[in-house]
Amino acid sequence: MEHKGGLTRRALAPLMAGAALSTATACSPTGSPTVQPKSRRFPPGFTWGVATSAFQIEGALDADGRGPSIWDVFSRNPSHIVDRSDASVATDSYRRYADDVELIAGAGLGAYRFSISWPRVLPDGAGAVNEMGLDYYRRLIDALLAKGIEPYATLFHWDLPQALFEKGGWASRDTAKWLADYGAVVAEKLGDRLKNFIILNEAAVHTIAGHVMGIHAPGLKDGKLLGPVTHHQNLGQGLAIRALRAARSGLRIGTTLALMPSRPVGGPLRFWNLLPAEAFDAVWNGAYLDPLLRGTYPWILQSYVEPHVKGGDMTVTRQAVDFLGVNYYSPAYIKLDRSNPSYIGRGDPPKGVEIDAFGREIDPSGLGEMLARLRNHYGNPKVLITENGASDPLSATAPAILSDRFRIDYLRRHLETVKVAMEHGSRVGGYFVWTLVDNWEWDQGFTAKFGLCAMNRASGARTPKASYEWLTMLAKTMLLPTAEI
Ligand code: GCO
Repeated sequence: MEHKGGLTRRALAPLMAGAALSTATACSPTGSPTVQPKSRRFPPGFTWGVATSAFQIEGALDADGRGPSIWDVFSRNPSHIVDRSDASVATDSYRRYADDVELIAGAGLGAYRFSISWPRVLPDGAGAVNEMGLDYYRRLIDALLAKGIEPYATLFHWDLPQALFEKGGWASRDTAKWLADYGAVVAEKLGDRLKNFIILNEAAVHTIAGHVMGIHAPGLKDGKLLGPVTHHQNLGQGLAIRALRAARSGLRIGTTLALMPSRPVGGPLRFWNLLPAEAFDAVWNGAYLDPLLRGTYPWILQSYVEPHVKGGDMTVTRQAVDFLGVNYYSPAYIKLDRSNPSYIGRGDPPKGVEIDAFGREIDPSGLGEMLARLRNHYGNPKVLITENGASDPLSATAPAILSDRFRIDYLRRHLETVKVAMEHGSRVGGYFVWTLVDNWEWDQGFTAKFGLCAMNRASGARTPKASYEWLTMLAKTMLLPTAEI
């Protein structure tokens, strides 16, 4: 499938969490060593948390006046989801949120990142506010606060109200304004108790997987959407930050990016892979970092976004944020693909490296690289690692691995890298594991299991894994265990 002037599924699919290889394996028991921090002690006030998103956990899609989202519609077609599952129950957290809060409190974590379902709050995307939907978040937030857990809410984690998609979705400039209006409603209604906001989650994934490759909702495969969807999300984010600040003072506002170092495949043809790797970096990282932190777009992206950028827009996209959320899982390997109009092709990771459940290289140094880039080229913003984690090998039938040494090693090695970056001056204030309970992983359905806790899908009962106990100890002692522990 080729897309004029854009990116193709073939070029990008295996880079995405959503394009898993079935030959997945968990990483080796201890993993290759990372650069070691001088001290394994995290500073007082460092925040430990877990991250989730509404559509992946809530279930109860028809409860209390919620409207449909693009993910309801997309996942209704079973051919879109590898195990033909849907998210109508998920982890049943709409009903079982108190169980989740117990687990978070039980681990002694100081923070919980969840997302607010836009169509629960505004069933038509704009206009009439659904108080019953808001009440769910009031209950959740109150339960968290009662246990001393700080809520961090993502406003948009990919579940656009279907009504807004039908009016053009992110291809339309209007959606930027609707995001801001929705943000103002949430700030006004919940801002008395909710102080930490993450505007967007991984806009790059929503753009590429949802609008260019069609493997995520809304399932569009159109390279021409790259420019408008990228720009309208950046614009909406800027407008939303302004709207939240106008609605209330004292909010801490950030946004979350999926940062992935883009590495040209090596070997004798490396030279030819340099420009495609730079292009991928622009589309994936720079497309969201630059408008927010510099008020510009990377040069490679100019011709895509230019027709959609109006006078004054780049002043709106550039906002001072209280923190930048960084999600990190793996680096990307890129090579020249001349059969693809974008010339961006997916390359294989070097031979012999450790591979995660999605066929991606496990390499904490990629996180170190992105943190160094933020430090050296983007004014060293305050950072929260808003997602990092590892799945069991993908399987529709295998039970969750409770003795999950591989996950502990993955988390430990990435945290060693975070600590080293902090020792070099990075202002990292917290770390959120993806995720609390095994949940519904988009197009991968229930085949991926990222949880610190397993879930019995028949009873809904949650069972902590070894990694849950490990994180509990870390949050309590602030001391990162060595490989042996
Ligand atoms: C993401 C998503 C999560 C995924 C997680 C594991 O931000 O990509 O926030 O929803 O489930 O990354 O793939």
